[in-house]
Parts: sequence; C-alpha cells; structure tokens
Amino acid sequence: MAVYGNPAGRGCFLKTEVCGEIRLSDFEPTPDNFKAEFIAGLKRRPKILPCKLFYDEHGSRLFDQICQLDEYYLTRAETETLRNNITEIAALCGPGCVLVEPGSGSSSKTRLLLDHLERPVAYVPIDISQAHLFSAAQTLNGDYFPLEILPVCADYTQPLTLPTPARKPGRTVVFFLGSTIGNFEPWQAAIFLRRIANWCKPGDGLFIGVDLQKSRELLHMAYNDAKGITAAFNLNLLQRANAELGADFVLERFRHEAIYDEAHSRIEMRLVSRCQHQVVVAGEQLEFGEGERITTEYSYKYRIETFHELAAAAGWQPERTWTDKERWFSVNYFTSKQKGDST
Ligand code: AVJ
Repeated sequence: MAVYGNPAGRGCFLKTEVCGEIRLSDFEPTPDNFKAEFIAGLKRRPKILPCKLFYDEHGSRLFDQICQLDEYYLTRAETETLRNNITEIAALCGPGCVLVEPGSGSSSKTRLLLDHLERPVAYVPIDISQAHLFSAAQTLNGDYFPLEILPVCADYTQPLTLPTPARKPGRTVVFFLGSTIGNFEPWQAAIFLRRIANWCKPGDGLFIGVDLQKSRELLHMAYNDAKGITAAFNLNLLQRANAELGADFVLERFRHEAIYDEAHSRIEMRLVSRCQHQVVVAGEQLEFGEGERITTEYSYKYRIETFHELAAAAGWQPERTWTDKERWFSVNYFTSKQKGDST
C-alpha cells in the first residue's frame, strides 16, 4: 500500500490501494470525526448535529428503505425525470466523459447513466462510507469495460482532489442527485457549488437534483411516514453514539419530529427529549431538558428560479431543467462558467 502526501496539501493523506482493478483514493473521513462532531454539536445551544452523521451502515440501510416508501416521493420523482430524459442528458454529457458522483451511496441511478453515456472514460463515486463504495464499485466492475472505476472515500464537504483517469477524458460531468444540496443552508450550498466548480474546467457539466416547494401536507407525510422508518433513521443517530462512543442514550426518552418551516422553506428534523435527564457520552455528562430538541437535519425546498440564481452566483450557468409530471422535483443542468465571469 503506497501512501502519498495529499496533493491538496491540507494535512491528510491519500492512500492508494490497488484492489483487483479498483484503485481507491482514501481520505480517511470517518472514525476520527464522529466523536468530535457529535459532542461539539450537543454542547451547542440550541443543540444541533450534522446530518451526515446519520450514514453509518444501519443508517444507510434505513435511508435506502426511506427511498422505497410511498410517502417519500423524492427518489421516485427524480428517477422518473432522469429516465424520461436520459437520451438528452447523455447527449449533453458528450463522448468520453468522466462521471463524478458525490454521495454516490448505493449508486442506484448510476447504471441508468452508464447504460446511455457514450463511451464514458471513468466513474468517480465519492462517499463517506467505504463499505458502500466498495460494493458499488464491485457490482459495476467489468460490466462497462473499459470504464475505469475510481472510488474516492471522503467527506465531500472537505477539500479533495479527484483522481486522474488513465485515458484522456472528454468533459467532467458531476451528478449530485437526491436533493442532498437541500441539506445545506443556502450560503453553505453556494460554497459547496463553488467547490464543485473547482473540480471542473469551463464548460464542464453539473446535473443536480433539487426538491421543490409544495404543500405542507405532502412534505409532512414524506418526513413522517406511517411505518416509522424516518423516525428510526433519526433515532439511529443515538444508537450509533451508544455503539461507537459507549454513550448511554435511552432511545425511548426521545421522539422523532419533522416540521415544515415555511419562513425558511425547509423541513427541520429533530430529536426531542421527552423528559429531563442526563446522558454520558465518551466521559462527558450532557443535560437534556424536557422538550429540548437536537436539530438533526435541514432539508430545503427551492423554487427553480431561486436555485438558478444561487447556482449562477456560485459559477454555474443554468442550461436546462426537467421535472416530474407533478412538478414536485427538479433535475437541473448547469455548465461551469469561465472563472471570473459572474454574469
Ligand atoms: C438524502 C438528504 C435528500 O433530506 O430528504 C430522508 C434525507 N431525511 N428522510 C432528505 C432524508 C429524512 C434526504 N436527503
């Protein structure tokens, strides 16, 4: 196993392991940060935890189940939109592209893209979960020969350098699907879109799934499903702290809550303490008041025009937008502007 200095020069290391045909770039995102971020978030007032902490193995599995729920329209609407427009989308990508997918998870929409792209040179899935990355890479490997699979294990909100394919590529096209951009506050979304633009040359592409504003009833149902899978997903964060940090959370002392905050156009997901009590996390005693909340996720809902303005200010030229037939969800295509061109 070769260990190289990270070309980004920010003090982390890039390990390149050759596993069969697959070369993994590992920025070692996980074990370290969970404890620090978890405790720091619970010491804040109001208490808030970053939603990326949901995605341990069990959390990722619960999220896959959420995507299958009748109430959770997002995944179906996005998949329908991609499917209905896949020929045009592939044509916009052009021949020999490098397909980059931050937050690739189980790479469930990747085959649809790879089946239609014209001789793609490389697929670069980026995910915080190495287990997810490996199984995704393994299931694709060989099926799209000579496609190169270059997985990157990283927290994509942190600086990272993309691996270089062996063959000379066409355009870089980034697919940021699932409305994950909605988890960022708008100012953070702008910073993240800038970061993606830095991976790209002018004219390279970004396809981004963005959930749209709709009735509060539909939104409420999507985040408060009847089977309680979303509640289990939310509470799993405390289970994870028990397992990984030796915390002594009693899950019954908390309940799931997801409300639509119309003033901010966002779903806010929380864990609410049912009683006053203390919890010990990695040797630290933490207080919870009755009714006290931990905010665990924001999920912003946009108007298409507002999202275009946000992306344009972050270096991306709006080119094309598709929606599902209900207009609940949007897939937006942007091209990277010349640096310094903010118009
Ligand atoms: C994957 C972040 C887009 O905000 O809808 C699903 C995560 N949270 N149910 C979302 C989620 C609760 C999801 N994203």
